[in-house]
Amino acid sequence: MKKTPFRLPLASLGLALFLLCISAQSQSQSGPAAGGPLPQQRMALAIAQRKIAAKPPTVRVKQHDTITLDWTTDEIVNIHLHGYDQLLTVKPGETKAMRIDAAVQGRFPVSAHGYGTQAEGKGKQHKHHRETPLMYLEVLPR
Ligand SMILES: [Cu+2]
Repeated sequence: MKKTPFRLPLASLGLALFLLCISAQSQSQSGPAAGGPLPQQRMALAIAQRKIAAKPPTVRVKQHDTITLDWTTDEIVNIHLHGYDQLLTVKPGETKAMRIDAAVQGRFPVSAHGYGTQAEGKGKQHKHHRETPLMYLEVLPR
């Protein structure tokens, strides 16, 4: 059997990084005591074959929460959060973050505009409301 001297050090390095991430995360969440930080949320969303799921999911947050949606896709696309009017172009192989400060209550569709080459002409042919939304963002009263 061959010796694999690097396996153990690599594994422990991975563990160390993992623990570092955990502690960094819990630190950023504890925040200042006075008033306390507003809740932060993060969610990964993957578009495959032009949808997230067969039934568009609803992501619920409380008003004044901040939520970050981390988008990945198998096809270049413009993602549009209606109401908040945030637009993001995502390409395959990358993760793009959409940070939402949920100031306004309501139910907002997130739709995809212009898959493929159409996505390059950002916002130009912004046709709405015919396609099924990828998901909904619901901002509820606190
Ligand atoms: Cu739109």
